[in-house]
Amino acid sequence: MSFTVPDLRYSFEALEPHIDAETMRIHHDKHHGAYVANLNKALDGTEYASWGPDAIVRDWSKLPEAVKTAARNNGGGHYNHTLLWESMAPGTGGSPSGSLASAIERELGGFESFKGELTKSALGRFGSGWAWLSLGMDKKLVVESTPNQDSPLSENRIPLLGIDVWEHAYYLKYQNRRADYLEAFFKVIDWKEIAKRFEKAMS
Ligand code: MN3
Repeated sequence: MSFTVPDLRYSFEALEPHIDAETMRIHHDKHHGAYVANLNKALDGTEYASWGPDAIVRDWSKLPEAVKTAARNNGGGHYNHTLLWESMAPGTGGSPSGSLASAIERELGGFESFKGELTKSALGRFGSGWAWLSLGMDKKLVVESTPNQDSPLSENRIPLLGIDVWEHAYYLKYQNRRADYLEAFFKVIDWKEIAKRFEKAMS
């Protein structure tokens, strides 16, 4: 098997009460697990099995017709969720500091304005998808949303933070209240990790 689901660096319970343990368990083991299983099924035995998840997400459109859709959806699912688990941690939340905070201030009108824009983008995504803070090729921050498991990476933007707005990410605890889930998600964002990603992407 070429692709595997990475272990969490915290327990399933660690993000309570904001993100409940049962959601984390099903989301990580079953949903992410299924993306990885389906990605392996599609790509095992092909030359693409040795590509990294980021290469698959960046270049899925260049793959053969027979595996293209599987690579897009399951490669995206694998890449996006790996990034998601690393974006959260217990005892975090708040807002970023350092150069990321300055960039948000300069380009997005400050943290509260950015938070509002990202929330609006997440609420506005009809059906399943993601809301993102990403970095464009011009090194400017972008707030955007993608459907399904599509990633800004396929459009040559580097995803810094992604919020999963598929119902499986929140339905057990928040049911139809996506706005409440988003408010809770902001309490578990590991801004140190996002800032690290930003600094790497800028260098
Ligand atoms: Mn998900």
